[in-house]
Amino acid sequence: MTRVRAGIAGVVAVMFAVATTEFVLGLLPGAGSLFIAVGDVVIEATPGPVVQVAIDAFGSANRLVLLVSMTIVMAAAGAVIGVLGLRRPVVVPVGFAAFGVAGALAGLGDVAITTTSALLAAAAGVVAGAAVLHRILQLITPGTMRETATSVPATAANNGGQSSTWYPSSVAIVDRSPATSDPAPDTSDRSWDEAMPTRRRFLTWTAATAGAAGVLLATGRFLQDRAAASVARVTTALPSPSRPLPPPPAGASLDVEGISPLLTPNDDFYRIDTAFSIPRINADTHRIRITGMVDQPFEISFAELLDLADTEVDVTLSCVSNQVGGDLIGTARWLGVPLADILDRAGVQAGADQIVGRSVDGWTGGFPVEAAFDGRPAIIAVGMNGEPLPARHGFPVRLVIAGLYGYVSDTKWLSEIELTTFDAFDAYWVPRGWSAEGPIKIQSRIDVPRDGASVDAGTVAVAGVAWSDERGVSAVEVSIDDGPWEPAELADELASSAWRQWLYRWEATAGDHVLRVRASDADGQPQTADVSAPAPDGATGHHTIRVSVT
Ligand SMILES: Nc1nc2c(c(=O)[nH]1)N[C@H]1C(S)=C(S)[C@@H](COP(=O)(O)O)O[C@H]1N2
Ligand SMILES: [Mo]
Repeated sequence: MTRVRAGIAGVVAVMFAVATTEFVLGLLPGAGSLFIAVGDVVIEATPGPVVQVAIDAFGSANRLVLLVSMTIVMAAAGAVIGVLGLRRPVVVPVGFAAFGVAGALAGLGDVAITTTSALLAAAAGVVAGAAVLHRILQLITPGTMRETATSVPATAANNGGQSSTWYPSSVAIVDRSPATSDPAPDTSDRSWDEAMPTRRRFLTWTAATAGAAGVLLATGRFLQDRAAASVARVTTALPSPSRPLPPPPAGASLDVEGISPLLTPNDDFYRIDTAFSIPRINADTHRIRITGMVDQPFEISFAELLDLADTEVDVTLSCVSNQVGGDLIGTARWLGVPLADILDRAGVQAGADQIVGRSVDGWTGGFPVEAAFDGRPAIIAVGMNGEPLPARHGFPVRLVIAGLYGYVSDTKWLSEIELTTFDAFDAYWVPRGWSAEGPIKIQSRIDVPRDGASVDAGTVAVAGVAWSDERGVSAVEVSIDDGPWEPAELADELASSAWRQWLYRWEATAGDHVLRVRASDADGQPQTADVSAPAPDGATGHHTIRVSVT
């Protein structure tokens, strides 16, 4: 029984140690995570074919699977430390120190973590984990309490001789030192927990430690994410564009309760990426390289890009994984530098047909060179709806290319633009089964009423948004109960690269009804009724909802 408890205590103590590192890094400026730093080292050290097997098996969850596996390995090591520590207490500090060294080394190799932060966090984790495990082992070891009492001369000196040899008294005496985290002061010679039966002591301490670990972890992560977001706001003042757009025309927004707003607020904007934690980038030193098939490769700093950012565009971003009727789509007014200006400076060589945007975390998206030059909005963006890019949406710099799904074009946390060919390079999602080219397919969505809603008979506003590639939407139609397609009213177009609101006034009669919507593209071609899944190049089919009218 004691060994099982010791093993569990070891697991809990390891979690507590890791949570302590997260918390300490949350308090320090510009910090990341030692745990994730270790994960990154593991990924780098893993042979490519093994990584590929993991990606094939787990897809985009492969990073999560790695971190879960690491957790299991660390928990197992913690259990071993706990059990061994019963007989040989020295195993506890030595074991945690080994964890600490691994964490510190990984942290030193992580650009987001300063040397001081890595060392402080690792040290705090070692002390916290070892102290708590030491304390629990002591409390659950038969005879220890009497041993401890031996060190307090007046109380139970005559019990000393009966103590078991499980845990040396010398260690038990160390327990009285102020280094331990006793949650309550002694009210007598025997502390409150020493007076409890072993089982209760064990449960109380492990539960308290696990709870504390949860609180430290959550607080640490919260502080880190807040720090990442505030860095963006504090350090960046957006220039005013010399080519500003007029405010969105009034006629582009319909007055319908529940319809998607024309511009999606940053806080409501969908987020899709493979980053397990949001990259924290120092905007003061960040540079973007223009490389590959160009005459003059060069680097440009974020500050220079800010100076050049004179162009505003209204662009709808859509994820290729968006289901018909799904919400992985949003529209923003982006501020940035035309990609063509930067590419012209570098001089794109004949033969290059792919532009690859690479992120600081190694992620890549690739799209045709023509997309930068055919006149569609295609910018290196620094602003989103009048603010610096939020950290989750790519601070300090991302690409925004109209008419293409996000996975091929809209690289966040941009660090490099490489000119290459589709033959020579596959971007991140291509070997994972997604199409190399990703033009946005025409789609439309019913925002109101909601699927499954009940509405009153009479005139009902059926309304939503429709979008297409960069050339826009020419019509939207609605069909009730498989009846004929009836034209919906279209709001004014904000930009052909942005979605368009639509409204259909439906004379609803009592009963259950099926409502469908379809849009037509710039050439007047209506959306296909064929249903296809998002993979490999975007979902098709008509968004269809059921409504009951009373
Ligand atoms: N660095 C990086 N950029 C990325 C991704 C990513 O995983 N990493 N995902 C892309 C995908 S799949 C989409 S749909 C868009 C989403 O952008 P958002 O999160 O700002 O809405 O970002 C793109 N840019
Ligand atoms: Mo996506």
